[in-house]
Amino acid sequence: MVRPPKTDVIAAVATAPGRGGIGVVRVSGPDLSGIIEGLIGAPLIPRQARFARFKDNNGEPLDEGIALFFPAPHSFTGETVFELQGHGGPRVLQLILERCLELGARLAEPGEFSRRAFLNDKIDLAQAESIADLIDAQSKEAARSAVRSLTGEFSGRVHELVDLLIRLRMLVEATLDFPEEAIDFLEKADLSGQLHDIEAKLALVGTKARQGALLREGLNVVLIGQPNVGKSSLLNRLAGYEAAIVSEISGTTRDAIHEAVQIDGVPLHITDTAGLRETNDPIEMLGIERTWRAVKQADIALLLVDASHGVGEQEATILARLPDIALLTVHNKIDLTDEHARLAADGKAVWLSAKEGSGMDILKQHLLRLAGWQTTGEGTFMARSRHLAALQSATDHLTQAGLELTHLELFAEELRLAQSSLSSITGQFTADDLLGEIFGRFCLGK
Ligand SMILES: Nc1nc2c(ncn2[C@@H]2O[C@H](COP(=O)(O)OP(=O)(O)OP(=O)(O)O)[C@@H](O)[C@H]2O)c(=O)[nH]1
Ligand SMILES: [Mg+2]
Repeated sequence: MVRPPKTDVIAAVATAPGRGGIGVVRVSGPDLSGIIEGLIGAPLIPRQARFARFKDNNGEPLDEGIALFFPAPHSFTGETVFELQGHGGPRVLQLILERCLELGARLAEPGEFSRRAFLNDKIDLAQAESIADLIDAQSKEAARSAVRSLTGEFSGRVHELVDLLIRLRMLVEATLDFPEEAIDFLEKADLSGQLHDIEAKLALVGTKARQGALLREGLNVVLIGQPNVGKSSLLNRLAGYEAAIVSEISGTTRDAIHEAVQIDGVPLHITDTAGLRETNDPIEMLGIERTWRAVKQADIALLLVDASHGVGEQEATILARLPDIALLTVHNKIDLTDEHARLAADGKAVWLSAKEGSGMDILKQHLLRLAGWQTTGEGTFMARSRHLAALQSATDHLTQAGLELTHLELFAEELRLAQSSLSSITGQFTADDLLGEIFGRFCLGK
């Protein structure tokens, strides 16, 4: 797709709103000489920091600080970029920005600098997305995997797969023109061996991407069970503070309570809910309705039971209503029994004490395993659901290709479809509306 280059000049405050030691106003466009002249009053030397006064239209200083100038194409956006590092107050930065607008720039849209970097081939789409993910990263692990994607590790693996597919397609498509030689060719080329090789490499990229997506999206965990089994106590134990009211009165929790927790850098979105039981109390009934709504949005449900009683009739009623989601039974209050903290051999139940804390590590590590977290995060790529869908689609097309080894046209077509799925990750053929959606979620000035 050929996209016409934008020719206007954009400007934005690039630093976060609020007070700070330094604030940065960034300007990008094809020709910034008028803006530089208007603000600084003299030309700048490329890539050299210069201390200067930033002037208004009467030549009066608005602020003073460092001015930087990056002539195209050697800049973040690939256009000419001008950066003003002034003092980090919202009002003074607004004045500098307004001066840029007065001199012909327009206000940048969210993500517009990154979008231009993408359109000018400075970064591909997966890299651009990882910039936003790095800025949004909430854990060390998430930040590291975003940087790995930003520096092109994820894109590099995708390009490698695309290259292998192109090579295989060329081989196959060349023989399509000479059908009499096809049999001989098939034997020599070991099509299925080559295909399997690509499938294995793709599977590895998929695993690392799923880990990255987990770091980004996290896991939705809902705590359910009869009243008084210790759901709120478990929430508090996981959160590390008294997030929910705990009492010996059944039906204490009425509303769903949400808490964000991290285990080894993986975000867990935990919801404590109203205990499930038959009731005539209208408020409690509303709370129970909310419990079921929370269950629908969860990836995994922890069904809490009192360890002294185990899973009984009440739990059977709950289980019968449970939608098809991952389930872990938590036998709580083992301090009141002879049980010790442990995980069932089949991995479907844990025994712990929310009150005393025993068994919490077993629960946490098992939750990570259930979420698909395999490593300490080493080598993961920050990936989004868009990327996972593309990797899955490529995998499906390769599986289909494997079934068409004797129909070379169909085989070649499946390879082509797999390739185009992979290319969508790096944005080689991406519709403008998707770009709008991706970059529109960036923060201003990035
Ligand atoms: N001995 C012991 N008591 C516990 C444990 N966990 C919770 N409790 C007690 O059990 C009672 C109920 O705990 P909650 O956490 O409020 O139970 P809940 O499941 O949230 O109850 P509802 O909000 O009413 O549905 C409180 O008195 C807690 O102190 C535990 O591991 N051991
Ligand atoms: Mg509760």
